[in-house]
Parts: sequence; structure tokens; C-alpha cells
Amino acid sequence: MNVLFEEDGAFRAGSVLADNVSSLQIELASGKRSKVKAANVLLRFAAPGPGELLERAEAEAEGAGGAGEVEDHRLDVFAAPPDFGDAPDFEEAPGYPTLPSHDGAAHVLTPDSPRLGIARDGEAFPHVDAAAVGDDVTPGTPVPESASGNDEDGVLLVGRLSPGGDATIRLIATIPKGGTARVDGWVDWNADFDWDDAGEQVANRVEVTHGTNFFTINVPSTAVLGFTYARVRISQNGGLTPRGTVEGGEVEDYNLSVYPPFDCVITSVSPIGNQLLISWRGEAVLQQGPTLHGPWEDVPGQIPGNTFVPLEGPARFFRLLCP
Ligand SMILES: [Ca+2]
Ligand SMILES: [Ca+2]
Ligand SMILES: [Ca+2]
Ligand SMILES: [Ca+2]
Repeated sequence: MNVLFEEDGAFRAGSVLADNVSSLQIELASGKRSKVKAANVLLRFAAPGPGELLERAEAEAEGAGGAGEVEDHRLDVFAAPPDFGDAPDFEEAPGYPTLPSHDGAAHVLTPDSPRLGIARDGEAFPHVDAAAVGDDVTPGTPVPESASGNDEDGVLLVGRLSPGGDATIRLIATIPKGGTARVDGWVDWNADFDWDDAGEQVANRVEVTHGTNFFTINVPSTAVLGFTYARVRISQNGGLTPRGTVEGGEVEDYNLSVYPPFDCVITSVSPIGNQLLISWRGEAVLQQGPTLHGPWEDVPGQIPGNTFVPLEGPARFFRLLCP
């Protein structure tokens, strides 16, 4: 057992050698021993170690503008390191809710709770980085089910994201107890470093089973092109927000890109009377052929964007020749 305590106006942490109820015998990280009144003990905890707790407490205090203000800042102490996200968030420049001081997502690692992919690990503090891969490249504290550093293995985007389009998500779930689990997910469509705007929750208690699952997300037509971030959380019951600590499950944060819509694509094929109306987007040439392998020739008399072809003609296959 370790304690955080106050002594002469400073915060200190150490391990308990003896607990005499009204006072404790403490050994500091430096090896120095000290008798501490029980009334001065602020916190008793099993992990992290006293030295690390103090470093974190001091870093939080300094980040807020001065030493000695630790009590003004949230400091979560867990029995074992939980799983944190890694999307960008900094004390001096708040971003996504990732750090404990910003009520970041955290999952207490209960062994039989659901996971994204196969692997999961716990870390003493979020490995935040701009690419949201910090948790992937930095090994967490070992937990029974993962000894490797690569634990972002649950979610794959099939295809690409474009405003107004759909995208398929392939999600692998590990559910040790069987049955189902729930997934909540968010994409920061307007790229303003939060997942709080309308339409940014893309998965709301989506039910998943052990193994591979698919679901579709809709990209708003207003989605900002370029780089942005997603957060996916799995838990037994779902209904989570991008924030806060929950028992069990896992969080994975990803960076992803929103691309311009394809600008050369057949948009519709409609039979009208004894003709087919074929429409397309982009400066392309529509070709036709009797087989899937051609030979191909330009559809005669076409105008940019759409044209009619006879339904009963020799051409059975069409393709767009894009610039
Ligand atoms: Ca982790
Ligand atoms: Ca995982
Ligand atoms: Ca947003
Ligand atoms: Ca990540």
C-alpha cells in the first residue's frame, strides 16, 4: 500500500511500512523514512508507485501554473493501469477528452470483459500523440491477455470516407464470456478536436458478437476534408460518451482522412421505355462492349454526363473511361 500525504506544505508519496492507525511509518522514494500523522494522508493507493504518482501530480500542478495546487486537479488512481485513448489532448492545449484531467476515456481492465480485436493493454497515463498511435507503439503495462505493444487491432475502415457517402466498418470483437457486447463510436467530422457536434456519434450501442462484425456509417455532406480522429469504445452495455472511466472494455482511437467525393463514377442506370438512361459524374467517356472484356467502343452520340442507349442493342456492358 502506498500513500500520498502532506508534509510541511508539500506533497509527498511513499510506501507504508507500518500503519499504527493514528500515524504511519512511511518510506519515501528516496529511501528516507518518515512518521506521518494519519490526518495528513490524502490518498491510499496500490498503483502506480509513489515516485510515479508524485511525478504525475507535480506535472499536473505545474501545467496549471504553479506547484502546490495539486488539490485543484483531478488525479485518478487505479488499482491497475487502465486502457486509455491516445487522440491528441494536452494540458496546455486541450483537445479530445483523453487525459485524466479532461475526463478522458478509460477502461478498467477486467479480464473477462469485451475487447476490440485480440489485444488490449493498460498504461499508467495516456500515450497521447498527433497520429493517435501512441497506445499502439508504446507497450502498456502487461495485462494477462496482451504482452505486445500493438493493441489497436479492432477496427478497420473498408473503402474511404467522402462527404455524403457511406463507409463500411469492419470490427473484430473478443467477448470472452460469449454473447454480445456494445460499441459506441465517434468521428470528428468538422475537425474541431471534439466529438460533441451533431452527427459525430457514428455508433450508438451497436450490438456486436465475438468475431468479425460489419456496420455502416454515414458521412455528413458537411464533413471537412482532410485529417481527423475517431474514437471507438467497446463495453458490455454500451451507451458511453467519449469521456469517462468505465469498468471493463477497451478504447481505440484512430486518425483517418476524409477525401473529396469520387469525381468519375456512374451514378445511375435506369431503364426508360426501350432504352437505358446512363448517368455519370465527371469528364469521362462512356464505352460499351459485348462482353466484360470488350472490345470497347465509345457509345455513339453521348453528351457529357448522361446518355440513352438501346436496351436491346448488342452492347451488354458499359464502362467509364476516366481522365
Ligand atoms: Ca491501451
Ligand atoms: Ca485492441
Ligand atoms: Ca467535432
Ligand atoms: Ca490510437
